[in-house]
Order: sequence, then C-alpha cells, then structure tokens
Amino acid sequence: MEDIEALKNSIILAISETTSPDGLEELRVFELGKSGRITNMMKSLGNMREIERKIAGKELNILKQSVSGAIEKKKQSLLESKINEKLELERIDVTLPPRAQTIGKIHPISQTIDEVVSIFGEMGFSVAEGPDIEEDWYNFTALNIPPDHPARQEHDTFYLEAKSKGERMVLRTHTSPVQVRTMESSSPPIRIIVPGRTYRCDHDSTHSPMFHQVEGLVVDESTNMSHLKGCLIEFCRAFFSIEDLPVRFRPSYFPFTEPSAEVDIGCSITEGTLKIGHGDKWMEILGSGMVNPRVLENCGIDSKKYQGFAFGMGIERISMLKYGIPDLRTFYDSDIRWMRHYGFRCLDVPTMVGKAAR
Ligand code: 2U9
Repeated sequence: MEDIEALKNSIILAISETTSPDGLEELRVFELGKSGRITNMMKSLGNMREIERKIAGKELNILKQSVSGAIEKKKQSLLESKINEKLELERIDVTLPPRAQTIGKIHPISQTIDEVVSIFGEMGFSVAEGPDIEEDWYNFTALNIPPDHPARQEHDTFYLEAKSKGERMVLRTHTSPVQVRTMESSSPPIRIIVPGRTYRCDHDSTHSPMFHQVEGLVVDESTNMSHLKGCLIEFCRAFFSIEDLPVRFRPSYFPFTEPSAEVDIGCSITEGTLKIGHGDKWMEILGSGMVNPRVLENCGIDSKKYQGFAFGMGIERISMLKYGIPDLRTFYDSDIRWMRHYGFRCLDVPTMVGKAAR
C-alpha cells in the first residue's frame, strides 16, 4: 500500500490548488468516488492479512475523513469567494441621488410630510414614531379620555379582537400615543414632531378609514401659550409660503389640552375657487392647546415643574389645501395618471420656502 501520509499531503495540496467548484468535484470523484483512488484502496483491504488490514483500514479511514473534511472546507470557501465576487460586481452606491429623468413620483402625502418635518426640523424638533396598533392606555386613558368619555365614540375606533385577558388593542386613532410613550421614556426638554398613519371607522368624500396626521409636542419648564402661537403662526406661513398669512386662534376643546385652540388661516373663495391668503374667509387647518396637566402626570411628568403645548393636523387636509387636490379618496387610488399630475419629482427637496418646482 502506498505511503498514506504522502498520499494525504498530495491530495490536500491538490485541493488547495483547485480554483473552481467543478474542479473540486472532479477531484472528489477521483479520490473518493465509487472507483476513486481511496475507495479502491479500501476495496483492496480484503486481500490483506488481518493484522495489516486492521492497521491500514484505520489509516485509510482517517485519510478519507481528512480528505472529505478538506474538500468540504474548500467548497465553502469557493462559495464564499463567489458570493463576495458577485457582491463586489453588483455593488451600488445608495448614497447617490436618483436620476432626474426617472419616471417615479413622490406621493403628495410623502411630500407634505417631508415639508412639515423640514419646517419643524428647522425649529429644532426631532421626529418620533410608534406602533400603529396600540394599547387602550396609550391611545385613550393616558390622554385623559377615560372609558366612558364621549371622545371615544367620536374617534370611531377600530378594535382588534380581545386577547385572553380581555384587553382589546386598537388601531391608533391619532398619533398622540407616540407623545405619551416619549414622555414616559424621556425627560424634558421635549420637542418632537410625530408623522404617521391613523385609523378611524369613517368613510366618505372627506374621511378615509386610514389617514395621516402630524402631531407635535413641546414640554419644558417655561413653555407657554405664546410659544404655541409663535410656533404655529411660523409654521402656517412657512408651509403656505405666505409671509403675512393671516392666522387666528379660536377657543376649542380637547380632553388632552387645556386651554385648547383651533387654528384658522385667512382665505377667499371667488367663483368657487379657494385662495389661501388674504380674504374675508377663514379655513381651519389644525388643532392645538397647552397639554392638560393630568396628561403630563399620567406620563410621569411633574406638572408643577413642567408645561407643554401640543398640536395636530391632518396631512391629507393640508395637502389638499396647498396643492388644490379636490377629493380625499384620490390619494389612495394608486392611479398613475393622478400621480403624474399631482406627484413630485424625486429631486425636489422640501424646503422652508414651501412648494418646490414640479
Ligand atoms: C399628548 C398631549 C396632547 C395633540 C393635539 C389636536 C389638538 C388636534 C386634530 C387635528 C385634525 C386631529 O387629524 S385631526 O382630526 N388634532 O386638533 N391634537 S392637540 O395633543 C396632544 C397629543 C399628545 C400627550
């Protein structure tokens, strides 16, 4: 029988020199296949005397194991190199901007969210997000909407099936649960803007069961109503790109804010056409108020030390007003012709000065 150690070394060398999976398979068949060299050597054991057979058999088994182990290892390494080679060839720079001529359009909802986020971003707000499926506490109770509160009916809530303990989860009816979660998990000063999907069981030309909101929250030691007013007047004027846009605050009621105010902007309607800006009419655009001290306490914030203001607006609504989109339902039709008309080019970066060129 050949010198097994020398044979092993020559096979290991051949394996290490193999550069392709096909070459490796050929080598495997040549050494370990049905009529392979090592297999044949094992077959010839029968012709040996018992004592020699035992020793040679043991050595051949070790050889077989070493060779199959080395082949398997090489197979993995060839596979890895192939994947790396492929990754290298297919590498794309995701930081490069998309080509200007691409036909894809940015949906007005995304564009509007980007604009709102950009304006509040300039004012020092950061974006916070949270789950669409919420616990009752975050969507209602923490916000001073207890189980018997009429606001629960007004919100037309979608409930999920009860869990074993009986607690029903809800599709959030506003993005406010994210503010509750933020207050619970961090301490003031807080300055966040919360865009996201919201759900209410309501469907007609001005309501959709799923719609988008952006809400905001500021909490600090000296936050007061003048901060709320300054911030929201600034936002309205930047969003509609009208420097002297008339803005008025009208008393209102929300369980989570006290006092509360709805915000209207000046407009005119001539021959059925709405024009934002100066005029004899007012158009409601958002809701706001000083965070109810009970809500601060529910979220673990000392209401004697801290105050806050909050606001909320419907994205579809402000998008329709800014871009003259007449029907809310068309936002969700996925109609490519509508997108070509109302969509935005992907290179139009939202700016503080409002609408970018189409
Ligand atoms: C916390 C405390 C206070 C969020 C607010 C409004 C006023 C509001 C509506 C606008 C149009 C919802 O989309 S809409 O129907 N929202 O008027 N939202 S104050 O107040 C909060 C939120 C969270 C912890």
